[in-house]
Amino acid sequence: MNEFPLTLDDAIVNSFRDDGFVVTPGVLSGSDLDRYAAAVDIEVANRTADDDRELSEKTTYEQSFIQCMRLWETSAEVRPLSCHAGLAGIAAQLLGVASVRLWQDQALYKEPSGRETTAHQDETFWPIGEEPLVSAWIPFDDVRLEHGAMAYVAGSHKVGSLRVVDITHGSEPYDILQDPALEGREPQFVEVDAGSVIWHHGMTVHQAAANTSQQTRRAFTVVYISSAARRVKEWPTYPLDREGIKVGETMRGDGMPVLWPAPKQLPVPPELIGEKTGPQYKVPK
Ligand SMILES: O=C(O)CCC(=O)C(=O)O
Repeated sequence: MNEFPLTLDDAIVNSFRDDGFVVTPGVLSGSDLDRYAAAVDIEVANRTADDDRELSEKTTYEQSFIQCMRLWETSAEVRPLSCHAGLAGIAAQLLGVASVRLWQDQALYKEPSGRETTAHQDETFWPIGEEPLVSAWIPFDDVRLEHGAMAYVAGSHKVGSLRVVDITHGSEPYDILQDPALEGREPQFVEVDAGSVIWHHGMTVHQAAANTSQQTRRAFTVVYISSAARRVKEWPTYPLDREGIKVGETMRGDGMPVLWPAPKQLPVPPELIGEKTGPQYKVPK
């Protein structure tokens, strides 16, 4: 980590609170970033080794990105990024909470010609209500519009839960960007340099452009949730079901370690109890 101030300027925190997203420039140094990127590349290659499909043969959802989740559990080299105390400390400040835990990490590699990422709100996918949640979107390369830049509807985190978007279908009839609650506000595309991190609130409506370039857009995300967050619904959800967390209970467990305040040692991942199914590990039903 660079000499990035762990105590964020008020301007950054206020911008995040007003807009529901913010860029923190120069967070990760070039050498750290190169090391993390190489580790994530290896893990993505391992998890997709059996997949030789062309982009056009993939599902609509898979055409948005190659998604590999919970890499910290299978790669000791990725773990220091997913459990990075500096990043977790920033997450806690942005959310204004004393403590955050890991909700999930994932590689989102948008292949050349990869389609746009359909606009959505993250938190509506999970049975966690509107508990404080923030994502760090960490590009491994400079990301311009043509690579599949992210875009955010400023202030949309304040409108509350909109309808759940089925992002697996490009022809989803509900276009969240047309929801009257957003009053016609347009998403703002954010081009970003490697080393910077874009943070977005769990309720912010966001999307990503198609990748019209010849290079894979390599991004990694770490999603942090308040350590005091509770499960509010039944909906099957891997990290909660694996830990046996019931509705009304506070989240906990080895699969969702507290990352801020920083643990003395890197957390140890839980035993993998699922099968490897393509790029993911799935819990048996
Ligand atoms: O990287 C993308 O294309 C989408 C990322 C996203 O939706 C997220 O980080 O929540």
